Amino acid sequence: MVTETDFQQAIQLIEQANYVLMTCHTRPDGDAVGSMRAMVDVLAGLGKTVQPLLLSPLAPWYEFLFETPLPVLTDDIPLEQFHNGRFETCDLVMIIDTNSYVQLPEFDRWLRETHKKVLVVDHHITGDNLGDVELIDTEAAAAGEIIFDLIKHAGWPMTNRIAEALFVALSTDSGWFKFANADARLYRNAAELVEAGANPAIIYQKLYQNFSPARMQLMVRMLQSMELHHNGRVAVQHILRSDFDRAGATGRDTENLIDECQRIGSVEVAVLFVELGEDQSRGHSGFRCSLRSKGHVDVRSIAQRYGGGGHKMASGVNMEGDLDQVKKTILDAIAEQMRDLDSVSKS
Ligand SMILES: [Mn+2]
Repeated sequence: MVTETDFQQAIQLIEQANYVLMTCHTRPDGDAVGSMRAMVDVLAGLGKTVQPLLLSPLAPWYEFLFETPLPVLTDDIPLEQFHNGRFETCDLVMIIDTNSYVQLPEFDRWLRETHKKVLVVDHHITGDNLGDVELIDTEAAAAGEIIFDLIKHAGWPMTNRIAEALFVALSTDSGWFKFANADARLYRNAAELVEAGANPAIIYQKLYQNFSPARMQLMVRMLQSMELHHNGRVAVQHILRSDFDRAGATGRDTENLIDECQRIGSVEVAVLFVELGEDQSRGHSGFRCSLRSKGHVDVRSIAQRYGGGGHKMASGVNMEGDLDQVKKTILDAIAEQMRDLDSVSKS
């Protein structure tokens, strides 16, 4: 829940600021960048200077949100410059859709040292309290819903483009309004955004009918790797570096691919292991493990056990080790939780 006081403090921080540096979690998703797009317009409309900064590249199907590509830390802004005063004159830092250092590679180091005011907008349960003011609403289906509430509280003007950006945030974080987080509030907010100018049919095409051939090839390779475990209740898939090479795809192309195997009726938990490159910012190789649940199994608790986080139905964690090792670790953890849940439901 975001209190009235929280909103007032956030509005005050924004109104007092002249130059806002804005970022979101690494591997930015539709909620993160839709929310950023909306806030960039809001702040520009208030006459603020605003610098959005990504911590890893944007997936191509979100590029339509921005007329000019957003700069990416290290790709476009060298770390050297970043750590040596490139954004020295900013007077407010806005962090969207995360409140965790681990989701802010390289930015975290700067954040720990800076004395600038920080405003966090997030809907995740786990967090490191990064903000001086935090708008945290764990009931919100998307960070975009909190941004929408903030805009309404402040009475800042709504435009077609802000409505479209927020619709992207709400629709993507709910799997186009079909995940368990798709509640009445989400549908109500979506309806308001349509009234304010968002066009769902056009947005759907841009987001979901916009695969590159390489991404489709990557999906085919991933589906070929699928194994079913625990009587078909768990689907496990992987994507290796060689799959990216053969498909001509990049890391961004993996977004949402994990959802495909949830079409199988028996599947309760989907697991996707994506092999990390040697060039990962943290320097180690291993696997990014993404987990999805249809609701019975709490995949956040599994990810958390190994240092990751997320939601009950969608979480992720980076793991070291070879594929067989990480697969066994995760499958054992899922089996353990399923055993506990099954014994509770029987008794
Ligand atoms: Mn989100």
